[in-house]
Amino acid sequence: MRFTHAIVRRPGKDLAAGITTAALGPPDYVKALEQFDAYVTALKGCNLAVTVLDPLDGYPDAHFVEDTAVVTPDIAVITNPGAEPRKGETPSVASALKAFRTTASIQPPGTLDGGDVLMMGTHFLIGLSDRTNAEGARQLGHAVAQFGCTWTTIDVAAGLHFKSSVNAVGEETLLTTPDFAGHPALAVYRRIVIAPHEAYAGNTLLVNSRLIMPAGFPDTRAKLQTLGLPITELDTSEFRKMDGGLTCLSLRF
Ligand code: CIR
Repeated sequence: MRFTHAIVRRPGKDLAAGITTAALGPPDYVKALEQFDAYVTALKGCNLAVTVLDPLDGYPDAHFVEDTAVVTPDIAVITNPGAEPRKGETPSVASALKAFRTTASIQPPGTLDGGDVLMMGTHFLIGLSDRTNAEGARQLGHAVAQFGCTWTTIDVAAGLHFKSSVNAVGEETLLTTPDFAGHPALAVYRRIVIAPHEAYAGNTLLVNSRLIMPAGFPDTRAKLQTLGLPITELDTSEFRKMDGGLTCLSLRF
């Protein structure tokens, strides 16, 4: 899918107060801003018009905008994020998206994080995780089915979100950690399997025929080079400290 826009949000000074399971120490605010700016530059370099939202007071994870919506060519579905402290992040993203799409929203008891949703053409792979429940997946599936799309759920037993581990690197090609490589729902796709010690590189982003990958994963880079697409490496160290990465930092559509 060709993207024309992205929505991002600048990290706030309180980013270290966000949720994390990583034992990598607190993120550095100034360094995070530099990494964020490089990320926005990379998206612009892929010919996207980028809307930059202001930090959201009281929501230290709000720059991980991907979790707040699922944007398809037909509709934007505003999520009900699975983590209680993140639920208030959605209204300002919904306002920004109204300029581009009709919107719908996931209703309780359904919960869903955008990080669990991978769109492969007209098929949606939806991870069931600590953040996304079966009812949230069903509501998203119902919303996209109105536009002729199909969907399947996949249990996320490893990693925070499904897309922490599996992402599109081509129309029919996935980059995946070994955990998900043999899953029947992925069997129809060509799969590039990451070495276990490079699992974080599973969070690689395909934007308009360019791959944006986290810096420092040479084995995965070598595998991706076989696809013949240009590759940009970005340092994501400060976002990794908060369980985040490249896909989480934007909504692309
Ligand atoms: C969280 O735990 O919600 C944030 N600290 C990280 C969210 C990362 N989002 C993503 O992978 N889509």
